[in-house]
Amino acid sequence: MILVPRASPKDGTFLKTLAGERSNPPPLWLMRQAGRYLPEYRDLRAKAGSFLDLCYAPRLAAEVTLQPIRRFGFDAAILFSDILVVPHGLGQTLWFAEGEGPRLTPVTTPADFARLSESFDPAKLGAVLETVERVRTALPPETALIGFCGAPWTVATYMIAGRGTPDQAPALALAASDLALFQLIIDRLVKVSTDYLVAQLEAGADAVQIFDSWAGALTSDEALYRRWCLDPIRRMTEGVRRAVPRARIIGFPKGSGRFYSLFAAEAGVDAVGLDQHLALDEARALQASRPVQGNLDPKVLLAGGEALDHAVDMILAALSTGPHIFNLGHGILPQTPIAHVEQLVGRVRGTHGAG
Ligand code: 1CP
Repeated sequence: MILVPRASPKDGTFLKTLAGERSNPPPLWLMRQAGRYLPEYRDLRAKAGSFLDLCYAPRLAAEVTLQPIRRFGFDAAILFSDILVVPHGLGQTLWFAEGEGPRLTPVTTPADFARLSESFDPAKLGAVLETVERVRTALPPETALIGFCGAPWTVATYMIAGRGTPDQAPALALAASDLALFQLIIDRLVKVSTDYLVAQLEAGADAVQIFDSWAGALTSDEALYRRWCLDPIRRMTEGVRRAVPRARIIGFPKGSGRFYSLFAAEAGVDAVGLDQHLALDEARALQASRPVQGNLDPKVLLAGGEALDHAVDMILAALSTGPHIFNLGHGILPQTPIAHVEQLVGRVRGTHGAG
C-alpha cells in the first residue's frame, strides 16, 4: 500500500489531527457549540423567527456558525443547520415545536415514501451551500469548517416516528414489519446524504461529520448494527471519497459501546467520535487505528468546578499519546454557563489552573 501524506502545511491542528498527527494541546471544538447557551445566539434566533428560517437564511446561519469561534477561538466551526433538513429537502413536512423539538409527518407506508423526492430541493440546498461559502470566507485560514449530516439510521428514526423517541421503537418496528420499505428509506438517505456531503465539501467545508446519534439502539446484535449503522455509513464514505478523494470524514456512532472498534475498522471514516460512556482505556485502544474525538460528559461541563478540571485532565492524560480532537461526548447542554466553557478551553490549552 502506498501511504499518501494527507496533511498539508497550511492545515490547522484540527485537520492535521484528522490526518493522523498528534498535537499538544489537542485541537478543540464542541458539538452544538452554536446554540442556546450563547446569549448572542438567543438574540439572533429571536430576530430570525423559527429555527428552520434561521437554517435557510445564509447570512444569519453564517453569523451563528461564527459566534462561538469569535468568543472561544475553537479550532473548528460547524455549519449551523440540522440533520433534519435532509428529509425536509426531500419534501417531508417538518416543523420545530417551540420548546419540544422536531415534528415531521411520519413516513410509514409505501405511499408516504412515494411522495418523497429523489433528490434534495435545490432551493434549500442552495441556501445551505451559500452558508458554507460565507463561513469559509469569513473564518481565519487555520480554523476548519465542518459540514455534516445525520446517518441514514438516525435520520430514518425521525422520518418514521415523526419526532424524537427515547428508544427508536417505531423505526425498529418498521424494519421488522416491512423490511423492503425500511431498506428503501435507508437507500434513499444513503444516496441523498452522500450527495449532500459532497456538495458541502465542494462549497468549502474542510471536513464532514456523520451523526449517528441513535446507533446505540442497534447494539443488541451485530447483524442489526452492521445492517443499519455500519453498512449505510460505509456506503456513504465510499461514495463521498469517489467524488472527493481527499475528503476528511468523522463518524459519530453514539452509543456504539462494544461495536466502536468494528466501526473504526470498517466504516471508512478518518476519525471516530466517542460518547462519554466509552471508558478511556478503550478510547486509547481505538487510537491505535484512528484519531478519536471526544469524549467529555456534557453534564460535567454543566457542573464545572474541580470535577470539570479533573475530567479534562483525565481525558488529556489518556489520549495525549495519539491523535485526539478534544470534544464532548454529545452536544453542549443549553443551560451550560459560559464561564464553564471558558474554564474548559483554558484547561485544554494549558492556560488555566496550572499549579
Ligand atoms: O430552539 C432552537 O434554537 C433549536 C435547537 C436546535 C439547534 C441549535 C436544534 C433542534 N438543532 C440545532 C442545531 C444543530 N443540530 C446543529 C448545529 C451545529 C452545532 O453543533 O453547533 C447540529 C450539528 C445538529 C445535529 C442534530 N440535530 C442531531 C445530531 C446530534 C445530536 O445532538 O444527537 C440531532 C439528533 C438533531 C435533531 C434535533 N434538532 C433539534 C433538536 C432539539 C433535535 C433533537 C430532537 C430529539 O431527539 O428529540
